[in-house]
Formats: sequence, structure tokens, C-alpha cells
Amino acid sequence: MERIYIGMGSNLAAPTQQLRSATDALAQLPETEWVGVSSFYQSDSLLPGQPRYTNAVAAFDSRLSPLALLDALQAIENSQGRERNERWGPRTLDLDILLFGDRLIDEPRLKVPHYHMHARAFVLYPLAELAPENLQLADGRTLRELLAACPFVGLERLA
Ligand code: ROI
Repeated sequence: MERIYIGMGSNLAAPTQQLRSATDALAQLPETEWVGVSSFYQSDSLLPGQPRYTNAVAAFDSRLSPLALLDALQAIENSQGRERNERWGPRTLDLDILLFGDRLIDEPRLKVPHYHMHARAFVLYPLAELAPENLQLADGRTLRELLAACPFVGLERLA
């Protein structure tokens, strides 16, 4: 079993509901033991002109392979109405593999740790609710160090 962290995001069609449905779907993945989900956080889109996002992080232990998990995540995205037209466009549901145990994966379909997680408050703060602060990310920096360099600005934690 490897500990996996998934970043979830939505900015269309009732984002909070989208993340709740996605959480339920993740908790039912085969060969997987559920750990938990963070609080939900709202923030402005990094790209102007899009609705605000709701983001959260989920954690579980799994025996699925990384690509089998990626397929399962894309099936969940599609079942929740994800349309893949413009890159970085608004979306009903985005599920990203942030960390997969301590693996470094560099394949055409999948790069882990996730590229942009190191500097995004809407990933790091929910991750910190679930992961130990001494968790090491790819380049050897710890979650604690990344949080220290990433102010809690523009994030609104939902009740
Ligand atoms: N902005 C926020 N706040 N949350 C996201 O998940 C998110 N995802 C994206 C872009 C458009 C970069 N902006 C985001 O893909």
C-alpha cells in the first residue's frame, strides 16, 4: 500500500457538491483504504475571468498502480461532466495526483509530484491538514518549508 494524496478542484456547477461527490467516488476505489479529506477552501482563480474555485485534498492508501489510478480519476472527472476543451479552462472537476508514496513519475501521461503543488496555497494548506509537516516533496523540501514560503493569502476555509 502506498499513501496517495489527490488535489481536487472545481469552479463550475456547484463546486462544493462536485467535491463531495468526488470524495465519495474516491472512497470507493478498489484496492484502496480511505484515510480522509481536508476542509474545503475557496479562492480566486489563478487565471482572471473564471469563477472562484473550491479546492480540497483527499488521502488514501492503495495498491493501484499510478496509471490505473489516473484512469480511475479521469473516469470520475468524466462522470461528473468534465469537458476537455480549453487547457486551464473552467471545470466541473479536476483530480490531480499530488503525491504517490515517495515515487517520482515522469511519463507522458503522468508527472508526480504534481508540477505546481509546491507554491499553491490551495494545495499546500489542505494537504497540511492530512500530511505530516516533515513530509518530503520531490526536491527534498518539506511541507513545512513550502508552507513557510507560501502565505495563507486569498484562501477562505469553508465551514
Ligand atoms: N485557481 C484556483 N484557485 N484553484 C484551482 O484549482 C485552479 N486550477 C487551475 C487554474 C486555472 C490554474 N487556477 C486555479 O487550473
